[in-house]
Amino acid sequence: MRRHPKNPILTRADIPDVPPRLVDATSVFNPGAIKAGEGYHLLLRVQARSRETHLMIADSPDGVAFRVRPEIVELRGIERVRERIYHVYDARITPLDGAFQIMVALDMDGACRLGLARTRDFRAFEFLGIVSDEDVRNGVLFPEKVGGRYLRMDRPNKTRLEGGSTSGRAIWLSESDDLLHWKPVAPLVSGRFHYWDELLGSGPPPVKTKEGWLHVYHGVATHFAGVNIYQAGVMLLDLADPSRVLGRCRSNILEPRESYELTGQVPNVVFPSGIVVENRDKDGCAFPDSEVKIYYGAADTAVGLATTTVAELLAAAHEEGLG
Ligand code: BMA
Repeated sequence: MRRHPKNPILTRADIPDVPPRLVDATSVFNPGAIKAGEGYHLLLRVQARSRETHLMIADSPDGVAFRVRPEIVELRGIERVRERIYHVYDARITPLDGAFQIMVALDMDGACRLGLARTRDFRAFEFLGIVSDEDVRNGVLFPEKVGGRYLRMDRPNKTRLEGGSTSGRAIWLSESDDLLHWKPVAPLVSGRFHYWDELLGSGPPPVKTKEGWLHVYHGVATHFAGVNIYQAGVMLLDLADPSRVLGRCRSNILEPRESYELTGQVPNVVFPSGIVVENRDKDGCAFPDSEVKIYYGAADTAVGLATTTVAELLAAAHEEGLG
């Protein structure tokens, strides 16, 4: 992956004040990303000095220079949820059924759950519901039905990290008939102890290619006593049966190296959350020579952009196995 020379492409200095809820923002990271028509949009996780979390939109004509709108995204209908939602964050955007479907993590009492929202125009956002029961994070929808069912990947939180938060060692495939009620199908991949992806979770939504579903994920190395290193990797899933894993990278494809990735609120983090594939055929399959833009959170503080091609990601996913 090649880091963009303008990195980090967004920092707290780019976040306009929206008083009284947001003044002098602390950080901006883990964006969902989409190219719609001629423009690019990011759905940003912005943290205020109160440590409230806000979703905000950034727009760009070229996918590099983004302007953040001076407003906080309201998910219409979320106020009807009876239980308390503390934070809405880590949006993943999938175009599906003629709309942009947005999976978010919801910090609630005792657990993180998944929420689904939808927009058609990046102006009005509708909250559709809480779409997981247990403690789950990193939900990403496939961009089309497979075998007549909606599919998503998600990551049950079963491991308690030092410091109290929960994480997970396996990405699961789940299915649904209506996008609201989900049931697990099968575990897809597990963490590889002692190597770069001991813990793991989905990154941005999967990309359709002729060879299969390309999926960028994050892995966490935990073996340095309390220091967690978040990196990016890639796997390939069978097109017709995504529960079959066809390949998985041996080495990470992006790791914290630059100062804005090594230092910040949470040091040593690259967290891929948005992906844009520039060129696809009429069936939605990405061309091998297409550029791929990956937007990622850097040290839970800023937004980075790294580019590659579909062919390079496929080659990484076909690397020989590890462990
Ligand atoms: C993960 C998630 C991400 C965060 C990362 C690094 O478990 O909470 O939102 O960016 O940790 O702190």
